[in-house]
Amino acid sequence: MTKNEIADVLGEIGVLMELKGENPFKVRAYQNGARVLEAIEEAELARLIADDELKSVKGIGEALVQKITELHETGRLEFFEKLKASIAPGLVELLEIPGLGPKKIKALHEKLGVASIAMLVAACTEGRVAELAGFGEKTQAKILEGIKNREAYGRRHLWWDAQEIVEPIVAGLRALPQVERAEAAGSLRRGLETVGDLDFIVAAKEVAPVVAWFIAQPGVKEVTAQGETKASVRFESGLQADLRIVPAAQFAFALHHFTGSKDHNVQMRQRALERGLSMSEWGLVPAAGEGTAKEKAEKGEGEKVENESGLFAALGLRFIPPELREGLGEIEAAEKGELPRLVEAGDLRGAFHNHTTESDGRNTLVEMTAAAAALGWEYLGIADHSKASVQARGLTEERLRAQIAEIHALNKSGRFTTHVFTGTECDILPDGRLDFDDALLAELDYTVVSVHNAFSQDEATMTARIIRAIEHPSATMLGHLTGRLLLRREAYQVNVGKIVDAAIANRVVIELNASPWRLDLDWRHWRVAVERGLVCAINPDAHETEGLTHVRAGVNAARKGWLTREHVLNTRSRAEVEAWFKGRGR
Ligand code: DGT
Ligand code: CA
Ligand code: CA
Ligand code: ZN
Repeated sequence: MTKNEIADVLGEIGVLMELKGENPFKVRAYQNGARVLEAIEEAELARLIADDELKSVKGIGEALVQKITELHETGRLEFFEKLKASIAPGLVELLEIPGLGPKKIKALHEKLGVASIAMLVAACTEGRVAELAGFGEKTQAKILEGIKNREAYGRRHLWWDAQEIVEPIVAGLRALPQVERAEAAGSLRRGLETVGDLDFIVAAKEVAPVVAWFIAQPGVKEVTAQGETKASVRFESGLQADLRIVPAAQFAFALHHFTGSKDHNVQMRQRALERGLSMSEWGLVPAAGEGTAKEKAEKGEGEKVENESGLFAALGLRFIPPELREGLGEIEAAEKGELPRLVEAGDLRGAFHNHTTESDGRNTLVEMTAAAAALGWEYLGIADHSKASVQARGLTEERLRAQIAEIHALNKSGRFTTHVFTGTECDILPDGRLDFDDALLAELDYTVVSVHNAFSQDEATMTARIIRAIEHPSATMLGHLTGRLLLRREAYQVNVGKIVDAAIANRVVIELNASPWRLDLDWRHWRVAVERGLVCAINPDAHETEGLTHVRAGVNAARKGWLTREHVLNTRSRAEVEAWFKGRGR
């Protein structure tokens, strides 16, 4: 196990022990241990274990040494398994409700006998939760709302989580001897930020073995439907998947149809009709004459196309990338040959908004830089939190100055090919002032300004607050504009149009936060914004080395927003970026 995975387990042990009401000192030992572990570099941890020196590390007591070693060596921990098994599953589920921590759950369990979400709903509805010490009406209402959101959101899944399931399945399908072609279609292929269900399209010579393989995949909890050419399953995470198997000649039509979107399909069908053709998952066949589209296709009366490019060409169109198929003008653009050349993951040369263990990150500056170098990045921006973000261990002026010096020394050492830019993710205070003074901000290469508190301000106040920050001469870019967390937390109230105007007027970049939970500013705003002159930065907001790969999700969203590489600051070279940072100063 990696150190971050081990830290996760220690953190979880802390939570479960708290839930059981164990000694707070013991609980804290695990929480601290997790933190200490994150600050140690991976190679150093391996050495400490090999040399039996873990016990000499401050903050790692005897009880943790053995557990960390067991996890590091075997990837498992018996103590943890037993602990998990000793707690009612209903209680663990309660942890997923926003605003409910282990302490509150323990109180609900002991005082009201609550042991499941259903029991908690009942207790809230009857007003019993509000009467408990430390709860009150407000908390009770918040819990109920959290449960309601959870149900509404529960039907969709993050694109990132879905694609992690999809990739091995597509690879596995393609490796089957009966399979000629296999793709994931639907909203996942269109790169939508959340996905309802998965849609697999397969061309195969023989159906039964493919279906048998599909329903036997790891993680499949239930087979919800099974027919001659299709199957549907539900995974443990609740995600459902449809598999459709078609003859090779039909593959491009089925892939296009089940990629959608519905609006795009409706417009495509309309276009086909204008040409005397009927378009469907079966094929593109003459609209006139006897029989259904399916029968005509099976008789070979329709267009023959090799792939989707052929399908679009048959209707006089250039190939439309799946991300653009939302029925928002892509067909007109394809007809005129005016589709944009969309930005690609390979165009990125670095990213700006990333954290280290100095604030709430889980990898050190050196580890983050090494990971960026491994990705072939020319530069990496470090933007740890500022002091007002206490919960994220935001840096004081003194610590930020020390970090700047550390980054300069690292750059000078020539240890990595990746250049590190000094930055900060500076809190926008409730009144719009920035959390650091002007002199310190001027010492940095760049400043990301973000809202992290006072989310309940009204729209006018929030908008004015953010615009004031954008107008600050040191503001380089605006982080996660709306503060939304997909499937978890709604955006705060803010006038996006006014913010975009202010950013353009002040040459401030707006970030497309590539964290799979954020993808904020939303792709639906970008096309108009860049037309008016806004510049985008695709930022992973990485809190660990693996987080850097989240830029893929950001690139998806950028593509959905019709962005080309010219619109994105981090496709530019280091010299061009430096010029941008300097040129903004007034
Ligand atoms: P999702 O799963 O809710 O994230 O969204 P999609 O787009 O993956 O939708 P899904 O799985 O219901 O269907 C996949 C595609 O199949 C959809 O984008 C378009 C096509 N499709 C499905 N049902 C219909 C329909 O009733 N009419 C049309 N025109 N297309 C449909
Ligand atoms: Ca779907
Ligand atoms: Ca579906
Ligand atoms: Zn932030």
